[in-house]
Amino acid sequence: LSLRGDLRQALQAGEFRLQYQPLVRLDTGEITGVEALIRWDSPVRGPVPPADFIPIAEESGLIVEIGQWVLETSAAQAAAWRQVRPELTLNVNVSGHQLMHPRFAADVTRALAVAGLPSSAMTLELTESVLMSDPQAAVASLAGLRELGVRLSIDDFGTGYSSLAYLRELPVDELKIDRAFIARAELTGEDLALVRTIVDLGHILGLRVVAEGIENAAQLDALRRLGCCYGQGYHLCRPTDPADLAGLLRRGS
Ligand code: G
Ligand code: G
Ligand code: MN
Ligand code: NA
Repeated sequence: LSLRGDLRQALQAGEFRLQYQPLVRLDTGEITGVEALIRWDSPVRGPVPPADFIPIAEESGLIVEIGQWVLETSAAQAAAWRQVRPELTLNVNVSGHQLMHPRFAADVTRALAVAGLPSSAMTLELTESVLMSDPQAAVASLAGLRELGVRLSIDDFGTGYSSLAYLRELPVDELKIDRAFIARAELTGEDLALVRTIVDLGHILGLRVVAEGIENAAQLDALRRLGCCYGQGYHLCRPTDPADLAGLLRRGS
């Protein structure tokens, strides 16, 4: 069977699951939110990384149904965690095909309603390249989503060639610095200056800035010194199964 055929089957058979990676306040270490990350353990293929199957799901249009499953499952999980941690927020990755689908806003609304999750507790992550592929359509779609009260985030920032003029017009709340910028060893010299510039740019535009891919203490220290308020990465916490994250959330960080 093709990967495409397998994906449809996988959705029906319940082979997808979600892990969650914490978003952490860098000054206190507090977990303020989680990002849902899809996983597929295929009984025939073994674990298939999302980078391999999300593009196929996009081409076939199945991403709309997979995305709906992600929205509903993660919203329900976040609502349950908020019983213990009332301020916890949820980030969900959204692909371009999903964003442009006429049903998308209704899907988001339904997932929130069924889970009993307030819209302000959900952030939708869109990559810079998706937002840039059809800027006018993206802005219109984002504006509609924002009316629902959900927050919007630019994922993988710095890799998608947005112009500063366009960035200013985008109705978004958060900017996630692509991990390629953070990964450069200890963040010194030009690399550090570049990250400082992105952090400052985000703050000037009034955005919440999240550094992705923090892998060591030196990077964490550097980001703290730059005034970057939030981060994610293996050094803080790996993507984690929901059962294991529950304990961390109860403890507070
Ligand atoms: O978790 P991992 O690093 O393997 O993710 C690889 C890529 O897959 C990332 O770009 C991430 O944004 C994307 N991804 C993970 N989960 C989802 C999801 O639920 N929906 C979409 N559209 N992309 C996802
Ligand atoms: O594109 P997006 O930011 O959604 O991708 C998130 C992916 O990044 C997750 O699938 C996760 O597995 C991966 N990731 C999270 N933290 C780190 C990290 O510290 N280093 C690396 N290399 N990948 C990470
Ligand atoms: Mn993401
Ligand atoms: Na990213």
